[in-house]
Amino acid sequence: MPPPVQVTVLESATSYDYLQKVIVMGDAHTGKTQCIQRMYENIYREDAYHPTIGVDFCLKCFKVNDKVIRMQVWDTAGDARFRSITQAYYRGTSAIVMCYSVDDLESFTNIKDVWRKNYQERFSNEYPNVYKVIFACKSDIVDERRVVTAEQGQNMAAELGYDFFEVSAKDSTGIEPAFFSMALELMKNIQAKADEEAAAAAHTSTDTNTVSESEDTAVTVFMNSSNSSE
Ligand SMILES: Nc1nc2c(ncn2[C@@H]2O[C@H](COP(=O)(O)OP(=O)(O)O)[C@@H](O)[C@H]2O)c(=O)[nH]1
Ligand SMILES: [Mg+2]
Repeated sequence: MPPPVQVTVLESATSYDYLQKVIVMGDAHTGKTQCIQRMYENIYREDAYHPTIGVDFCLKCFKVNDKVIRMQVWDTAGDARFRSITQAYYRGTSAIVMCYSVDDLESFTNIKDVWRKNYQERFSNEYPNVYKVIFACKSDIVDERRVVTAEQGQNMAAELGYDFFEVSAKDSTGIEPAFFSMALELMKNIQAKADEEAAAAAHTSTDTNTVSESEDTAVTVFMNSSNSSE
């Protein structure tokens, strides 16, 4: 059995092995900024809603076994202007977090109708292997305001082939596991890509050997035939 994977946060890391860009998207007011702030600064501001203008960045390092990933999280505004996320914005992305709020049905249906569609149309061809995860935000809401069940969220994620986490920035539920799992998946993707590149390089060098072998053979045949004509 492989040893268990260790993921930890490095609060003051200055060096890292890999830089990974993560973009967070979803309708306005779903709790994107608060989720990131809970993970990155361990703060939550109930009444202070500051609409994200354009894009904000946050950086944090996660250690996965002996390697350090610097996760650069791009927090986007979910308003109408930003729904037409451009190809340039997606460039270099390793993971996409799509957020809805459990008390907002439209934000849930928009995961498919807006955010996934946008990714499919603008980005999926170029980067099909990006890690995708859905955050069901504000999971602390359990009274009648909750209109999307965990099961509905899980079903949608399963249908799309995305990972799924219920999270609450307010009471911290699920936030750290979600980011740790993301760090782990990013590391797996990095390793898979490295393995693929190594296999491709090995394949190329085998091809080169094959060519030189056949050249040797050709030379041998030529010498033999010239010998025989003497
Ligand atoms: N109950 C609850 N409310 C939240 C939570 N996260 C955010 N909110 C509320 O939703 C508002 C919008 O959050 P924000 O993160 O700014 O949304 P964004 O527009 O998606 O970035 C906040 O002002 C909070 O009042 C949460 O985990 N639980
Ligand atoms: Mg925001």
